[in-house]
Amino acid sequence: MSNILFDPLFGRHANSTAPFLLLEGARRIDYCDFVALSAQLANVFADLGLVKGDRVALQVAKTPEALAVYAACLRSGLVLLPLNTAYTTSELDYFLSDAEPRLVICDAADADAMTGILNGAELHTLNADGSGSLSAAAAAMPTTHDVVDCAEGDLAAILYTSGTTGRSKGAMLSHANLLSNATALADLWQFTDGDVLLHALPIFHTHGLFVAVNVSALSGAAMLFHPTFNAEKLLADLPRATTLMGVPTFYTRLLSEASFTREATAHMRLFVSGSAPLLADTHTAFEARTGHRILERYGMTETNMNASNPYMGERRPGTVGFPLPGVEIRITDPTTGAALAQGETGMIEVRGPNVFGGYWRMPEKTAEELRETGFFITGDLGQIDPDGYLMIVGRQKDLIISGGYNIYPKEIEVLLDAVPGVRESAVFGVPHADFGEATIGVVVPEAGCALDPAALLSEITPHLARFKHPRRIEIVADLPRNTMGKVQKNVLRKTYTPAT
Ligand code: MLC
Ligand code: AMP
Repeated sequence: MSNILFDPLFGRHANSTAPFLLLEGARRIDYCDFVALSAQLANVFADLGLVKGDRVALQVAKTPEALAVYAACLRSGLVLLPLNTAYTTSELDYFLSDAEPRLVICDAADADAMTGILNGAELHTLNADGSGSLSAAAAAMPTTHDVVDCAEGDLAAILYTSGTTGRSKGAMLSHANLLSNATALADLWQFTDGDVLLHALPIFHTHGLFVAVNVSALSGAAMLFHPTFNAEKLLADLPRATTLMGVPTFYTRLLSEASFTREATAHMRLFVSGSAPLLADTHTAFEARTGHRILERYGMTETNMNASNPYMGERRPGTVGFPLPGVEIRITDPTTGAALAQGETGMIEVRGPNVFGGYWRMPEKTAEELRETGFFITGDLGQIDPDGYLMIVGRQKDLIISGGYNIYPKEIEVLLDAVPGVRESAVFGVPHADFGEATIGVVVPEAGCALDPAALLSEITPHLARFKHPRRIEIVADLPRNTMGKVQKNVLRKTYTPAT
């Protein structure tokens, strides 16, 4: 037995002095040092009594130490629960009570608030400068640790994705899900140990954690590890990079920088975009400015990456390319589930070793979205063109994607509806130049009630991460409905376009 994910990602680099993380200034962390740190952290976890299958919740700034917690969990057979740093205490309370982690790791500044919702879990701190009780405990530990055996189906992580009913669902990802996807992508995108990836994505989501980190580690590549996306800093580091992965907002922001030119990108080998639709205009403008064609790919938390434009061959704007090797994509009738002919528009369904095992402790939700045949019903609507390129043409799920972050309207509507004087509400996305979509809410008051948009916002925002806050709330007399009585969000989107 062995650890099928840790060994190829990190274990095999245990004696390598090749650079893994390139940090601000001249600081660098070599593979061997990173693997040693992961062993020290794993020893801390073992000392706390954590055993294979236990969950470790992590809500901290992006640091090498935070990434080493991921590696430490993999080598210990622990299940990582990475959490967006923007989440509020009420959002965290739900995740912690649902996932029941044995250990919670947070910034020291958040420790008091976290203590109130620990539910019996241990607490360690890890700060943005790498300090904290966890690093102190790790420093006292040996740099060797017996890697725990992990097989294909063992859980590596639980990532929460918001649900259409307003309750978040924990997507269970196995070692084999992550390994198969990293292997397919590293091969397809021709990653090698000569690559240097500019890493400016957060590490609490699939894109920044699994796609970027796993592909790099599997290939022995280095990462220029930026704590956040900052266009100026990214441009300053560009000469040292060979590849970049980003959400579309990265690319529109880079295009607004005059110094982002053909010369500045001449040495780059690959720009990848995903997590939200890349406008064909952005694709075209990027090529006109730099001479590079962005490679757009398609994925989701539950399935990792599903499809990608080719590395060699035509990268077609407005499409997400072909299914990854080993992945099947079919288009079905959203009502009956019957497979549709090529060229017809319908539900995108995905099957393959990349597809998750189900939602944590939610068998009914799992059964609704994951067919017995293994096909996952994505909620995205698409079409396959005559050459086999997949186009995402819309979403059946009620979802807003803002700057690559998912916002489920229901979660906000539930909060608005609970405010006294509110009869009903509808939350939807409208086009936004920077974030792709921006969130707007319309609210219908109870008869005789006067509502104030600012007061409504201050009522709901303490419960919501900043990126979920509606940009605007409008008070309306009625919501547009179809003959079935369903709120017509497409009508609302037209009425309130463009965003202000
Ligand atoms: C920040 N803000 C956002 C926001 N990001 N609001 C809406 N949507 C977002 N995505 C808020 C800030 O809190 C701030 O609030 C204000 O907007 C302006 O912030 P900013 O400084 O301009 O934003 P910035 O910090 O630069 O962040 C923008 C960003 C970031 C695009 C760099 O959102 C980001 O890193 N996004 C990547 C998300 C991601 O990794 N997605 C992958 C999911 S995995 P205030 O208080 O100042 O008004 C997945 C699967 C797949 O989807 O296929 O990959
Ligand atoms: P998440 O739940 O955060 O994993 O978001 C996954 C969703 O992001 C998908 O279901 C799609 O709706 C969307 N998405 C990801 N990549 C793309 C892309 N290249 N184009 C359009 N939408 C995308």
